Amino acid sequence: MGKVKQRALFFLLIITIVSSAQSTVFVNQVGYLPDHLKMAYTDHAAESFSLIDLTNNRAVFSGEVVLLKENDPSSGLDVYLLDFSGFQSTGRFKIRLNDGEESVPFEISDSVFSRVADRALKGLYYQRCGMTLEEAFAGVFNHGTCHSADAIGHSTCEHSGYLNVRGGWHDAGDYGKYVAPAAHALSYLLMLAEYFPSFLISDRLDIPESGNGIPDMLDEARYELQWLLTMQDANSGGVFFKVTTKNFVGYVMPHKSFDARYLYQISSTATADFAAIMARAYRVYKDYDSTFASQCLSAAQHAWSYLEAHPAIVPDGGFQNPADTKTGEYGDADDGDERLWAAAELFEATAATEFNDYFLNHYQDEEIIQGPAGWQYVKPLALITYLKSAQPTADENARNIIQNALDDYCRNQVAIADEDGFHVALEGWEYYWGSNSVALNKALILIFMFEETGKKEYFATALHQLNYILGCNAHNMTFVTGLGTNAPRHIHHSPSIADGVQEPVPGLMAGGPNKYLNDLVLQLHFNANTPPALCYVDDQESYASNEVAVYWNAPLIFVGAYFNQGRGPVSLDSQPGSRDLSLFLAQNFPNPFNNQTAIVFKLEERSPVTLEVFDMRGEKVRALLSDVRGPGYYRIIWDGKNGAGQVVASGLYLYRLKTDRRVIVKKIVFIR
Ligand SMILES: [Ca+2]
Ligand SMILES: [Ca+2]
Ligand SMILES: [Ca+2]
Ligand SMILES: [Zn+2]
Repeated sequence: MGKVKQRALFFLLIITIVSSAQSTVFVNQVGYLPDHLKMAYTDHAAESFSLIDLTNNRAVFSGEVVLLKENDPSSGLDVYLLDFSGFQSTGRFKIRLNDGEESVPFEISDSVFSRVADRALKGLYYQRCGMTLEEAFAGVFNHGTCHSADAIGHSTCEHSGYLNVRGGWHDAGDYGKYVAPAAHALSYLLMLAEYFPSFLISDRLDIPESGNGIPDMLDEARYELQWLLTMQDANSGGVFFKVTTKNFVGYVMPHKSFDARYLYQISSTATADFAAIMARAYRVYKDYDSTFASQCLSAAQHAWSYLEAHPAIVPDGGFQNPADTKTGEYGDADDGDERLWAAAELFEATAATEFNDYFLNHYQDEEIIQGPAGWQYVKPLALITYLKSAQPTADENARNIIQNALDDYCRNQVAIADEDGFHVALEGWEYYWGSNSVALNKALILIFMFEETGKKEYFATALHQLNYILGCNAHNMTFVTGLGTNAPRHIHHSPSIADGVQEPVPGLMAGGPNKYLNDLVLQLHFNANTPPALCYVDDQESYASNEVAVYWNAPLIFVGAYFNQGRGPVSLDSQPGSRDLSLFLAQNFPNPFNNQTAIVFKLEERSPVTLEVFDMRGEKVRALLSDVRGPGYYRIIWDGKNGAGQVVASGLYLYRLKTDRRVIVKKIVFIR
């Protein structure tokens, strides 16, 4: 490399560093609900901020900029909080810091999240396979009929010859169709329909079934369900794992992709997922179309009979690609959670004792809940169904055990979010492939448990996860195409790449940061020391951070629709105190420390407040604060000295925050 080139490279590096160090105001770029918490973030050490009304450029609210997290482990930023929850009017706004730095514009309204749910649902329409996407509905993203030819049984498959498996949604950026992820995606749409029926998205989404008198969400879900029905083996009731080409076909339009598609082996995970979603579909569709609903229920029962005849996982060890096949494998060596889900849904659909018994005999086979729902781990869906069961024979004791386990889980998620600079409920290791859906799947459990318990911190933490997806993140972007000012433009999605249209197909959520760097683009940009939330690139080749998937869009539809308070039946105002976060005390930072450490807390309302440090014998070492304070965030420093001004001994101490309603205690480590 010559010197001139070296210098040029050096110059470029400087430019890059300068531009990435630029300060920014991170907001939910879609917007906020008037009656609920409203938080924005910045990495800039400003003192105050104003909320500017865009209609007249006037400041309508102002507040303090509070340091929330120094060197946030997820993002590596010093994150400052801008809390404007106290402002409750509607309109279009931006935030301006006292030094002039400004956010992108956003809206405050009751129905601000209807756009999120509608776009994400329309995103599934764009994934439709086996039909023409007409210009009337698809606009510039229209294309001809794709994949209308039958698929042929792979040599390893129980089915030989052709089978008509037309329809359904393309799974992701490729054109494969996989049963387990499909059932998982459908579960969110049907849960919304079953538990929150008035949150159903409108009949005016501009899909072919709009205006037919049935909510478009149910029309869209049915398009996938009808494909799923074709994936069941008519003889055994078992369900084929997937229909794909042998290799990924590259960036071609779907209707120009003619490679042979194969049907792969029956699998017990696919069969159990199928049984679960068909039993749920029966319950949802019986009021709309009893013939279709009955067909779904018979298919579910037939699938269950296959599972009874095959009590061990099929194929042995779980589905694996044959040697000649390179498409998605969706490996899952444990079908216990899928069988449990099938039992829960069939019990709810039929009231039959055998399903109740199966559920009760197995729901405690392992720790009750090990994480949020995902295509590999559907147990949370089974737990929610049983918890919300309308069957009089559902076991009350089991429901209490489930409720307590989910409550513990949610409390833990709130604690994780409280420690994060952007209130994201992801621990460092959870920034894996599809991490955006992990945050939203946690939001789903938080929403159900808010509904069960009325605990407002669950509502708040769920909302924080949506804020994260829509712009309250270190990338200062929404992760959803076509939403907000800064959205992904280069998703790993074959139609978006091959269609010759500059904009990507709208309403699709990217997988998000992936600290495990599972593709070459991520490896080029980042390394093992990169803070996990930064490991994302808006690059079409970064399939491990920027691909899309129907089962990632689905929780976005659920969470977006839930928070669309403009047409929901639940007025959160009827829940006492639901406008506020509960009292919150952060872990001190740094910890351990040897010079000074900062303790951040938040008050929800005006209250007497004391903050004191104790040693492990319970002796008070230092009173840091004793005052009456109004609502807001506060940051208190402890210098490691006792009340007499002497440096304390090395070791473990406790700090206790007390208001007139609550006491929170945390541990602190001092090293001399
Ligand atoms: Ca409709
Ligand atoms: Ca599993
Ligand atoms: Ca394009
Ligand atoms: Zn297709």
